[in-house]
Amino acid sequence: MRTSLIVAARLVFGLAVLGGIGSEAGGQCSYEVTQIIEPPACGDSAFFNAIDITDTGEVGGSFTCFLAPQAATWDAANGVTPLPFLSGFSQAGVGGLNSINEVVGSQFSSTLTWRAVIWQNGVPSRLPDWPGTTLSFAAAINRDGWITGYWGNSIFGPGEAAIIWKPDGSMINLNDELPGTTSQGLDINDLGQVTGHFGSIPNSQAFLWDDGQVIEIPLIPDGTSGTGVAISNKGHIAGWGMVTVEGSTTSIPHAFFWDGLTTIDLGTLPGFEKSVAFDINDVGQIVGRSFQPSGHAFLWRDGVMIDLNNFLPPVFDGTGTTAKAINRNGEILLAGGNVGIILSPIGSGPGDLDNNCAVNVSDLLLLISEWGESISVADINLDGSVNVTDLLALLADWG
Ligand SMILES: [Ca+2]
Ligand SMILES: [Ca+2]
Repeated sequence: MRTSLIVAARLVFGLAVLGGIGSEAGGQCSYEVTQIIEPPACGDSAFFNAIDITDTGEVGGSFTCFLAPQAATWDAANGVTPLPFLSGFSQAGVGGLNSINEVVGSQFSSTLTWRAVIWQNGVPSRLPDWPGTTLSFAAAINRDGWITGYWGNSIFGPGEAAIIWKPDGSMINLNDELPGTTSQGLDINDLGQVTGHFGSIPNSQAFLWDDGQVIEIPLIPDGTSGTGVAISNKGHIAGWGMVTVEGSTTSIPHAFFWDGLTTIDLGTLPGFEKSVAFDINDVGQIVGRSFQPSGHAFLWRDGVMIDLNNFLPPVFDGTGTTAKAINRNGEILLAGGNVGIILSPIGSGPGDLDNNCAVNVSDLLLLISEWGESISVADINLDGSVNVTDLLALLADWG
């Protein structure tokens, strides 16, 4: 491995001289647009609420027929596939899904209210109740089947408590390890790290929970609260918090990025005052919505917030859009109007690790910085290690 690394380092040096490191940020993507529409049986009254997209492009969400939301998946081959209800349950929503056909969310029954559910290969089962549970929601699932979410003992709170459900049926009540009396778990990465918030919105603070250790994420400068909505495999967090408007007593939401050290205010798109973030990928690209109150989906990358409505066909002019999720390939899932929308970068191949639609020195440097890592965007062939095989795959994709 050491010899390989030396070879790789020499390659980087050579290419850096040729390419001029730092002289340009790389390409700019344009996007192919795919619309997700409801099953035909729903008619005109239906809409698809897109929630999450896996690294392999499967989508989870819910579609609504006659006011009763039902969980569903979508993939390019099969279109929308409804997920069944448990006996006695009549509404459902999706929190997230992973790449091995496991979907989590919650189902509603008139006797039990909302209860956390997992669908495995389309078959639903309830997640276990923490003692005293009267409602529960599953928000996210990682590649190993670890789930986070929250449970409560009153329909209108207080009493929501962040939790982990493990594949062996055991649970960790994260609320016992967090400050304050209430909390929600909202995302879990492939290392089992969880983000969410403790304290009730709007007086909440974002956290990172890592195997019993808790980091309280600093508020945005001039911020009054925070919630962590998504966590990458780098342990970086995207979320939003309330910030005070200068010269006023009001506060408004702004999206933030926590890079492990600093909480960065992402600001807004031009013409809007507010923003929230919904997802982050492993190269620190964040998606969300900037609004006032109608708004546009955004992608934040390299310190710049990009208006994703610029990439949509004219039929979406004037439509409020929200970017819900982004995967390792830079594919972005939007909710817009009554449909889900996938934006797929055109010309972003396997070697384009940073999803800018060019394979160049910045991708190579990223691969070298990830050398030997087991969970990484630079593990191009997905064999659990970043090594010479991945380097050769990147070079084969060069340009
Ligand atoms: Ca690239
Ligand atoms: Ca590999």
